[in-house]
Amino acid sequence: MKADPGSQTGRLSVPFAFIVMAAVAVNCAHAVVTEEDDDDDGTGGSSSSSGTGGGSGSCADQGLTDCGGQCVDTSTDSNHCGGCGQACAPDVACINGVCAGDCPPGTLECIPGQCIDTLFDPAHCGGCDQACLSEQSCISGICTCPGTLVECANACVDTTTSDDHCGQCNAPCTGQYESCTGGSCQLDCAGNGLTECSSVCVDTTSDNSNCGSCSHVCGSGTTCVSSICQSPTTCGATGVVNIGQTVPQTQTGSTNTSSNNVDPYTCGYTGGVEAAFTFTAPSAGSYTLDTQGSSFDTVLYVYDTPNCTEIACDDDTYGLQSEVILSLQAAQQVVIIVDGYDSFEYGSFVLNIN
Ligand SMILES: [Ca+2]
Ligand SMILES: [Ca+2]
Repeated sequence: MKADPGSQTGRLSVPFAFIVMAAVAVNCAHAVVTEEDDDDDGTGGSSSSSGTGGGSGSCADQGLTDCGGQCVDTSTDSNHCGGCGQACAPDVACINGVCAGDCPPGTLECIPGQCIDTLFDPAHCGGCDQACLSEQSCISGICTCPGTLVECANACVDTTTSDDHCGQCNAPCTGQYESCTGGSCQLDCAGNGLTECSSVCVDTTSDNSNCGSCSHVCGSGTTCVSSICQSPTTCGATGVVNIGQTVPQTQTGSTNTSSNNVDPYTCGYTGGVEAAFTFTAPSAGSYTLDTQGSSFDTVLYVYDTPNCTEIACDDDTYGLQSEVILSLQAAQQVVIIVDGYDSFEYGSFVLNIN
């Protein structure tokens, strides 16, 4: 089709040329547009042009310095210490814009500008900020307690005598009357005012099985008092029953077959038959004795020992029954008499001790 109308080229050439030109124009337009897009992208992404202009402003705004397009803090940046490009030596810190001084071998700059010998500095022992206890020294980089003391629970202790760290840290002596001696927990009877008898701490002044010395047993009816086995003082009464130290306790019985050996001095009458007891106060304090529940008209009185002084006497606090209140010392022994008001009063009795 194109070769044939060769003579008609002139007529045909105009629209063809227009098409070509138009096509070129379109191509050119495309090319221009493409270049403009590239320019726009390049302008936006270029670090050299816009970075320089905008970076300076933003670094300064942040209080930083523009070093080669980077915002840096020249007071701490070891590559730009005090100014752009002023690099410190490897592993040397930049402090306040100055490269830290090189410390001699064997020392560390634990404090800016101070070279610390961590083998001997108790505040930096074996390394920066590894502080020793106040009583410790730093020896060869190790926090060391004085002498033979050992560090236990953040303290220097003597494990040969420490009851909490006996022999080693955190090994407390837990047994009764135990103390740490020579690094082992041992009975310490003497340290507690006692005597060791068969691996037990006892009070030989009052222990009936070890009275005065180990294994010295008090015989039946006797009591260890002041390290001596003593027969209870009866103050003239007979058939006296030793009721020990138990509080509270209640004694019951009958005086139907009893005899009359003692009578009260300060209350009641005379001639009644009685029951008698020895009692030892377990500790200092107030003790209340009464005969509530007895079947006859009682009189209740108490002798101190060993002098047999009547220290209390009562006839009728509770109807015909009696009550006395005693203030006794620890280990004080007394004789308690439950008597009849007169020779006509006897029978079953109750003695309460509180
Ligand atoms: Ca009597
Ligand atoms: Ca009475």
